[in-house]
Parts: sequence; structure tokens; C-alpha cells
Amino acid sequence: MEPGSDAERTGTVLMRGELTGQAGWDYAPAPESRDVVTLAGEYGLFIGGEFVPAASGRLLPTVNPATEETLAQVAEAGEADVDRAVAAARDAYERVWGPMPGAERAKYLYRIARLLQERSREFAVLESLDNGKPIKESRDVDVPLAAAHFFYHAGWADKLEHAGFGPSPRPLGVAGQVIPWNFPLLMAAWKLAPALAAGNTCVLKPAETTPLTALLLAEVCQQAGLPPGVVNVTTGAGSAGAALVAHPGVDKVAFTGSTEVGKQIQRAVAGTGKRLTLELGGKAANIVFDDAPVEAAVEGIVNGIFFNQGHVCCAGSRLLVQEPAADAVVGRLRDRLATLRLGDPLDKNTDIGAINSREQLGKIRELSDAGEAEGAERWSPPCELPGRGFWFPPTVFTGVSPSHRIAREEIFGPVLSVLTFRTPGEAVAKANNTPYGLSAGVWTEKGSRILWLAQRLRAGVVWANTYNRFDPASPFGGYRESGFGREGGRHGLGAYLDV
Ligand code: TAP
Repeated sequence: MEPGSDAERTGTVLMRGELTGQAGWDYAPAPESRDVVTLAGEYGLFIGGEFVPAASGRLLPTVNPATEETLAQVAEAGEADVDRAVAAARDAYERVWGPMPGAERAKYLYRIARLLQERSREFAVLESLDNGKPIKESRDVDVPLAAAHFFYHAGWADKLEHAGFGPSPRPLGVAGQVIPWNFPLLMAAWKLAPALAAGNTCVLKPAETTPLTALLLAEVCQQAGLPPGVVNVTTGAGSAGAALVAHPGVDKVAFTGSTEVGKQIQRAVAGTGKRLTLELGGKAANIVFDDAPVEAAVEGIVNGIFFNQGHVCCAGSRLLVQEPAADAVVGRLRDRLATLRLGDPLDKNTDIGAINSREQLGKIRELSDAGEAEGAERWSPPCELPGRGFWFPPTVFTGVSPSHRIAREEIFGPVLSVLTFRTPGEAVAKANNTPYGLSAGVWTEKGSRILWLAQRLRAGVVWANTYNRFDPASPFGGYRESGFGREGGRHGLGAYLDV
């Protein structure tokens, strides 16, 4: 079947998909067991330490994007529920969490971190079921990094006065936190861990399509004995996020998601005195010079754009390759893509899982079609897509010019746009030719060239000879249309302190 054919678009192929190409070895299926997860038919909101129904009684389904099976019905928070959650958070802040010594708060964070590790298999399977990401990514990246964020911030909780924010930095109060669907558990950890370490209480709004691991994390908070109201989870649609952001009882708003919604939130918060951090979209350049080791660069390109199906705000979605190396790099990249395996997210051999939702699949198709219509050349490895669920093959566009939509707009899918450059100056000019400013990658042997570029690339994070490296101690964030504020490290902690 040709990628992009009618059969691919309508999903009529009934086989488990596998990219065949040149791979010399077949893999036997190695599915992770679903039995480690117990799904409830219905989930409530987590408010004041208890799971409670929404005041309206309304529920939203959450779906496995690999099969379109409904996994559960989840309570849809309305304004009254958000109000209740903010009141619970305020009460917990004033009576318990705010006055608690940092060393005591740290114990709860360590406990949550350890429970995340103990229940890591359960979290990984649930994340792959609800999000569609390959189990090897949820198992080896999302869950360990989420635990690492709690461990790291537990270490800060009793050392805030030594963090360089003055002798007695104070928490802000109640944090309203809204997160997207691409890293549901990890984004919850990025939001909750620093807020709690700094002494704030939280109301978290997960994405509508991926609420389940945030609710399991709420259960872990119960298990850790976290005082009621310190963490609250109000699942629901975008309107629940808007109600949380607008609530007068919220002191700090932290948002990760699209630039469009980020702008709405900035308008809603303007003039209220609330503190705000925004982590928005990106259109990162991954720049490969002709002296870069090709094999390593190709691995970095694959990791940069095909990790998590390209649903990554800092994805290296624009490959800028120096002209003399372009043919070799693109040729080797095609060979490598032919060895990737697409299919069941719970199979431990799977490299590319499902697209998170039908809506997101529609956006990826629309932008990819626009790339072809504007004259770029589209290529995917030979690929059969499963008949049910939401799937898109890894796709590379060559002959892309900076004016094409696929070079300018965030696709948020497994689609790479390849552009070329001749000189370092041209690489910088093309890389910076975007309204975003979140991340960039540089591949070259020359350390001096890395430093020269890092000074000129307008990106919050620049990776050199690697890509998509995350550590709780390292601040992450963007500027321009990628937002402002940092998450992680001392800088991220400062976003939750009155400094
Ligand atoms: P958004 O629509 O921005 O959603 C992010 C979060 O905000 C979700 O929890 C969403 O709830 C909530 N939300 C929606 N409207 C809101 C409002 N008016 N006020 C407050 N909260 C609101 O992103 P998305 O729908 O997940 O994806 C859309 C595009 O955003 C993607 O195609 C991609 O380009 C980009 N994106 C970027 C990132 C990062 S990390 N930079 C992550 C995800 C998506 P619902 O889920 O219920 O809508």
C-alpha cells in the first residue's frame, strides 16, 4: 500500500502495521501485559483527597487511539467543580501545606517518587493505552523522568533559602495547572513537583484525551498520605481549563499546550496579578553540518522527529543539512526509517505508536497534503497501517522551501521537512526564520562552531550532537511564540516562589 493512498487514508488494511523496507530480521510480537492495569468503568474528579462525581454528573469517554476502544468514562468538571477544587487547595495551603516545614513536605515528595517507581509498569501500560505511545517510551522515558522530577524537587523542599532567591522565599499559594496530551504523566510531574516543593497547593487540569495517568497519580497521592486538598485533579474539556485559569482564587497559572490557547490564557490573566508561565509550541531546526558523523546524526534526526510520533513541542521537525552532506544524510535516513516498526503501542518492539486522536490525525494529514500541494516531495518507507485506530506513517519531505507551510507551522506529528544550507550564517538565518523559539539541535565535530551557533540560535534549549535530552535539573522553556518561564532546575523552582 502506498503511504497517502486511499487505502491508507481510510485505514482499510487490517494487518498490524510494520515498516518492512530493508530490515533483515523479523521480530516476534512481544506484547506487554494489560493485566497490570485495572481500569474502572468510571472515574471521578480528585478534590479534597477524594474521588467525587462532577456536580453536573457529566462524563467524557477516553479512547485507546490504537484501537478506538473506549477505555473509561471520566468526570467532566464544570465551573462549580473547579470552584470546589480551588477552595480545597486554598484550605490545604493555609492550614497544612503552607505552614509545613520543607523537610516534612520533602517526605511526601520522596514517597510519591518511590510509589511511581514501584508502580512504574502500571503507569507505563496505562500511559500507552490512553495516549498511544510505544511502551518502550512510556516505560523508559515518561515514567522514570516523572519519578526523577519528584525526587529532584524533594531535594529542594528543605533548601529553598539556599537556592539564591533570598533568605526566606515564600510560596505563591494556589497553582492552577493545565497540561496537554503528549506527555500526560510527565507534564503532570513537571507541574506538580516544583509547585509542591515550593509550598504551593495545586489544581491540575489534564487533557481531555489523556486523563487516566493523572488520575492514577492522584491515587498515588492518596497512597502517599498527602494531606487532602494539596493536589486536586479536575478532568474535563478546554472549558474546565478556562474556568481554572480565570478563577480568582488561583495565584499562579502554569500552562503547557498550543500557542493559540496560550495567547487566550495570557489575555485572561492580564491585569489580575496572577503569575504566569507558558510552555507552547515549537518548530525546531536540527542542523547537520557536513563534518558531522552521519550515523550519529541520523539517530539524532530520528529521535528528534519520530520519538513520541513527533508529538513533542521541541521536536526537530525541520532538518537543516549542509548541501555537500544532504544526499548522504537523506539516503541514510531513508534506510534507517525502513527499519522502524509501527504498530501496537504495547508491543515492546514498537518504535512508532498511534496518533493520539482522530482530530490530531486530521491536522497532520491536512498539513502533509499542503506540503505536497506546495511542491515538496513526500516520502515514507513501505508501510502497512493497522485498520483500526489513528495512524500516520513516518514521512519525510525534501525540496522544502522556507515559505512552505510544512516549514513554518507546527505539525505535531511524524513528519520531517528537509531544507539545505551552505554556510553557518545561512543555517542560523534559516533556523531563526520562525515565530517560535523553543529548541534546536547542532551536529558537527567542531566545538567552536557549536558555541558560535548556540550564541546565535534563538531557542531556549540548544542540544549539541544529541537531541531530546531531559533532566529535572536542567531548565527547559522557550521564548517568542514558544512562551516564557522555565520548568526544571533552579529556574523552574523560582516560577513557584514569590521572588
Ligand atoms: P491545547 O488546545 O492548547 O490544549 C492544552 C490543554 O489546554 C488541554 O488540557 C486543553 O483541554 C486545555 N485547554 C483548551 N482550551 C483551553 C482554554 N481556552 N483555556 C484553558 N485551557 C484550555 O492543545 P491541544 O488541543 O492538546 O493541541 C493543539 C495543538 O497544540 C497541537 O496540534 C500542537 O500544535 C500544540 N501542542 C503543543 C504542546 C506543547 S508541549 N507545546 C502540547 C500539545 C499540543 P482539552 O484537552 O480538553 O482541549
